[in-house]
Amino acid sequence: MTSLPNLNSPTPISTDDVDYYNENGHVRINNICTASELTPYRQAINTAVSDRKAKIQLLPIEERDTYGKAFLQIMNLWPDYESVARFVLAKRFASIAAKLLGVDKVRVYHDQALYKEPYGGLTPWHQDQHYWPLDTNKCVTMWMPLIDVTKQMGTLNFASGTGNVGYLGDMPISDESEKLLSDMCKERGFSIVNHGDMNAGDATFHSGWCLHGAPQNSSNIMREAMTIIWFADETRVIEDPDPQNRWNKGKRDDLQRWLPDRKPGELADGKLSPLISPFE
Ligand SMILES: O=C(O)CCC(=O)C(=O)O
Repeated sequence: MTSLPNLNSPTPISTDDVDYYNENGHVRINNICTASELTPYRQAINTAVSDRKAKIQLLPIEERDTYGKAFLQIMNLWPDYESVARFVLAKRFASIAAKLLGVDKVRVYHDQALYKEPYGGLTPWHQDQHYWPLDTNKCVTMWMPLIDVTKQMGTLNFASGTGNVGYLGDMPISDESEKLLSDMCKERGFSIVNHGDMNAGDATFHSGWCLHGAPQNSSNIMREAMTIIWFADETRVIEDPDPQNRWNKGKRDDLQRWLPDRKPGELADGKLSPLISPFE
């Protein structure tokens, strides 16, 4: 544990990166971790993923629905695995998130390992924040491959310019969200950007509202990616009843899961939402 590399200093990013993110809702930032820094964390994340995977019953891939074929989704490792917590709560990553969001302090919403299996299916178009009961536009996800990945293994597609598009309706990840949102991209003329092949330790960041998905994994290699979601400190849980009618099942489930000690309208500062002050 103590031999894990220290990722606790903030990392500067350029104003061009922040401007690109603000304009498009996503951005790629290279070389956030070196290969030697990432390797021990990859091992820790893989161990945690195997441990969690052993506790769930997975259908053979051909018997799963589209969402199930897209990836193995292993959520919130940090509270259970100390070495993964060193990665997820690191100030290096949080400092980039805070800069992109234009705030000093962020809270971790949750992490998730997203492993697209060999020949795994596409990730349908969706909006992450559809699931989050957070009353802010200041949410961001880091998607970092833990191994070098090619576009053919399923790096993310983003609809540029959708970072502040807001709640588009109750569209959980499904064949339906794939159809509705890809049609919407065409109708509204959003250009689709894939940042291409990535090295382990590069990452893309996307806003909670940014429409995104991923092609299938057309290789025989597991696409290992780790994600961390942050939101601006002092964010509140959406009011209930909410005048914009944003509550849906996804948000109710998330409230119970990630903010079990908070109610609608309260500050989203529960025990599973640790505060990170990356610049202090
Ligand atoms: O890894 C994928 O294929 C999808 C990633 C995603 O939806 C996310 O990180 O929000």
